[in-house]
Parts: sequence; C-alpha cells; structure tokens
Amino acid sequence: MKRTDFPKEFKFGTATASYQIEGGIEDRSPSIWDEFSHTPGKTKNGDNGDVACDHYHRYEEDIEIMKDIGVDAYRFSISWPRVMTDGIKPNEKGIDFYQKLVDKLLENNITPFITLYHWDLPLYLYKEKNGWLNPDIANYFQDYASLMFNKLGDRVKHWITLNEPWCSAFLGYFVGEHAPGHKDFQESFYVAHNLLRSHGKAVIAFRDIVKDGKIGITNVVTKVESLSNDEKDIQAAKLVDQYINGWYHDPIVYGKYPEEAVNSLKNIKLDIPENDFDIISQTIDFFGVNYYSRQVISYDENHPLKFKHAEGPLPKTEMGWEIYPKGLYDKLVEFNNKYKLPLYITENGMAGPDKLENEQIHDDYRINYIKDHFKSTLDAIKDGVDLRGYFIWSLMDNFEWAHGYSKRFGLVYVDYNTQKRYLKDSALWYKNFLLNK
Ligand code: LGS
Repeated sequence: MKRTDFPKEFKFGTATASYQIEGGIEDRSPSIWDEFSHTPGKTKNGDNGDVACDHYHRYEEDIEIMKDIGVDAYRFSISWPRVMTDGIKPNEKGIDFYQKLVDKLLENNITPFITLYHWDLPLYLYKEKNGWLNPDIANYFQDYASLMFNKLGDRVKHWITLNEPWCSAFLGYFVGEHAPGHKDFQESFYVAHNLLRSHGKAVIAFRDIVKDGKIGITNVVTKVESLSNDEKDIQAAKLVDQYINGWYHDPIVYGKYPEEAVNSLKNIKLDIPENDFDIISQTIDFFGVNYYSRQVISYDENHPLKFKHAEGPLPKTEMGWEIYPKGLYDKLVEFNNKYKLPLYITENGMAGPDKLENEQIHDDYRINYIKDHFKSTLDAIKDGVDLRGYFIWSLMDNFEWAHGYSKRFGLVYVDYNTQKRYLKDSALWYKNFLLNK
C-alpha cells in the first residue's frame, strides 16, 4: 500500500487538542478540566494539564516536527478560555497565539483543521451559568465561534464545531469519568441536546462569516456488535449503536433522534421544542469520524440503558480496546450510505507500551495498527466512500484525560521531565509513507 494508492487530494495529517498539549495556563482563564484534574482522585496519579507538552511555548518546534514528518494537515483545537476570558470577553493575547500558530502552519504548507470545542469549557460558564445544562450555552458558544470565524476564517477553511459530544454528555454527565464529573442520567440527555443546538448555532454563524469554508462535527464512532445471537443481546447492541452513533448524527441529517432509542427511554424527559431540530439540522459539509475500536454488547436488566460491555477476544491496545480495523471499514460504508456526506477520519491511533531506548522507540505495534486501518480506509474509498482525509491521533504523547500521562498515543514521544521530543519508529514510518516510499 502506497500513498499514491489514495486519491490525490486526500489529506494525511495528525491531531491534538488544546487541554491535552498546551499547558501555558498563565495566559488563560480556567476550564472545567483544570478544576476536575486538580480534584483528588479524578485522574491517574493526580495528573493535570498545567504543563502538558508545553506546546503553548513550543508550538514552533512542534510544527517543525510535523514539517519533517511531511503531513498535509493538522487538526488542533482552540482553548475557549484562552481566547475569551471566562468564555465571554475576547482575550487578544490568546487569540494572538492561534493567529501565530495558523500562520506558521500555512508557512509550512500544512492545512489547519480547527476544532472549536474539545472539552475545555470555561469554568466560569460552568460555575456561574450552569454550563451545558443551560440552553443559553448555545448563544455563548455561537459568540465564541463567531469570534474565531472572524479572526481566522480568512485563512482557515476547515472547521469542526464539537469533538465527540457523546463523551462530553455521557462520560461528563452520566459516567462521571470526565469533567465536570456528574452522575446524572437525565442530565446527560439535556447536555447532549444543548451540545447539538450549540453545534447548529455555530454552523449558522459560519455560513454568515466564512463564505468559502467547510464545517462539520466530529463524533466518536464505534462498531457495536452483539455478544451472542440471543435476541435480547442483538436488540441491546442495536440500541447502543443508536445511543452512541445515531444520537449524534441522525438529528443533524434527519432532524430527529433515532426512534427506537427514543422509545426505549421511557423514564427520560425529552421535552424538545420542535424548532430545536431546525437549528440542529443545519446543512454541514462533512462528518468527522474518530474511530478506535468496537464494542461487544450484551443485555443487562440493571443498567438504565439495558446493556453491558462484554470483553471481546481480539488483541488489545494499552487502553484495553480491541484492535478491529474491519469496524472502521464497516462504519465508513454504513455512514456513506446512510448520511451521504463527505467523511474525514479525524482521529485514529493507539496507546502502546512505548519505551525510550537509545533515543529510539520501536513501536511496531503502532505501525501495524496504522497500516491495517489505512487498508480499511483504502478499501472503503475503493468501494465508493467519499473520504477526504485521515488524521492520526496523536502528533505526540499527551494528557490522556482521566488516564493522565500514563497512556501514550503519539507518533512522537514526549519526555515530560525535559520536554524533549523523540520521533518514534511510527513517525519515521509515516514520513516514508508520505514520501511514497
Ligand atoms: O485523547 C483522546 C483520544 C484517545 O482515544 C481524544 O481527546 C478524544 O477525542 C478521543 O476520545 N480519544 C479516544 N477515544 C477512544 C474512544 C474509544 C471508544 C469508545 C466507545 C464508546 C463506548
């Protein structure tokens, strides 16, 4: 498999997110992840993003590394509390950081893809305005999005409103594993809805401000399979697919939540004003797909959504996630048929047991993982899927949310004591691939 097997315009890139790499907290107001990660017991070893990869001060070096690897594109997120004090008042110093970042990328021929929200909600909006639970959040988000479209829209033509709203809603408000750590089933549905409304309002502003750009949303996409042929397991898996995948795609394309999932939620209030779906279902230009693994599901009477995860038999990454490239192919084909929108793989990658030895990291497992997923991607393209690009998660090791720094997803190894970066074998492999070697 060679680069030239892919369409000419296909973009190969890497991805990161603000809270996971930036540090530089002296120049911004706090986010919900600052408070969460500083609360004892919430993250592995009490790790937090205060310094992370210190990218805020080292972005030039990091862009040099991307240039060396030879990527076409870079997906990063903007820290809302950096560009707007408390999420409300524009902060020129913060905006200036992203101006410089974008200019430097363009100077190096790397196309920027910006994610507006990758989980670092300004703490003030959470504390004083009830965060994603407040329907007004969509207006705050629209103001923030408009500011960024105005400041960067002349140079940045690819925008992603939200990263994985399922994680913000479900992990942040029901499971409690992500900030702000609530454990309230009902709340998670309000949050999901307000996230989708915020997405819609950002798209409305975008059409007004950036006439020649593309905008989409990125979701976590997972292949959901039933543990057995038992009818109950099959039905449970079908519903999980709707809660994770359908819930965040259907309303955007079809203007409604998946029907069976809605019917199964008898105890949940979904009193939604009809015209909310007009806001949510703005025409977008692409879906971003973050694909990592599959879920094997069986029926569970005791769970509010009547399912539980079963352990699958396939080889696993350091996260305990099964390696399943076929699931990527399946989802791409399914989405292409179902939603008929261009697709980007906005994240794919793995955490591995990386060891730095003689300044080298021999991560053959990651090279194999990427190759196998490239193969699925190419198969999907050959079978007619309109796929435009592929971003490896991640450019460099970083703060992996509740797992802190214990999990390494990077193509580049970060020594957190020295902040020195080392290209892993996978980065060198990617470099050769991009050179068509
Ligand atoms: O670092 C995060 C990566 C790592 O694995 C990134 O910030 C996120 O956007 C993204 O969620 N990431 C990630 N996701 C794996 C999701 C696993 C599948 C979950 C399926 C739902 C039950």
